[in-house]
Amino acid sequence: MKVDVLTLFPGMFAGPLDESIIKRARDEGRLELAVHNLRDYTHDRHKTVDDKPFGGGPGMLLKPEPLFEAVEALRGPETRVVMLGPSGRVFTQAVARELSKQSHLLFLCGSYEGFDERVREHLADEELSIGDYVLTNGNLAAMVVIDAVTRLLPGVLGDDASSVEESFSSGLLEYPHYTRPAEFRSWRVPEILLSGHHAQIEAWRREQARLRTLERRPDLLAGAAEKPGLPKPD
Ligand code: JCQ
Repeated sequence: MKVDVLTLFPGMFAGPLDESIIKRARDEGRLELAVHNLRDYTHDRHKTVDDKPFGGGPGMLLKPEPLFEAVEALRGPETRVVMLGPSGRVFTQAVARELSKQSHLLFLCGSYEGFDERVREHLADEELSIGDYVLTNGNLAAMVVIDAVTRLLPGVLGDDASSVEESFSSGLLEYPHYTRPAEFRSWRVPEILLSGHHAQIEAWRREQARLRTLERRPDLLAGAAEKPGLPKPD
């Protein structure tokens, strides 16, 4: 998958996407990531990317011209152009799966108060939000989306890690996990996990996942109840 990012702060992308699984995906050519500075698509002496809002009010907006010029230079026949901002469709695992099927993503990272509305209406295919809070700019949000999508690309995860995604798609939270030692500072691992009774362990884990989801995320259980064959809330 090809991923382009348009940003005013290209340096922010250096660390987080140069480590671990994302680094390996890039080294193996499964993710081809390029970060571009929006200022490179200006033409005036001061490389102006923002301006005051018509009608007044606080803050500055990204001007449409550099964004249109950059997207028109970078996009191809299969590009999906995604803006990031708190007014977007909420990004979920289902959206990550959907984006992972695209061949080319182009992310627009807003700063200041946001974009001129014509970018939203006539340039981006959609706006995504990573949650109900306000960030200083769209860069961290873009990195979250890139991370979640990249680990779904073919060959990026080993078999071990892919089960975590399967568990999430069951609509439940993960059951509790333990490793050695069996007793740490007097806290013992649940005896059932040491018993070797695989069927009972599986039943225990399913019940723990259900209880944990009921306790922390009852909204997810409502969704899981729609899916046939999954545990239902009491
Ligand atoms: C992304 N959840 C929050 C901040 C305006 C497009 O306009 C704006 C974009 C931002 C940066 O993104 C977020 C965000 N998902 O704050 C203000």
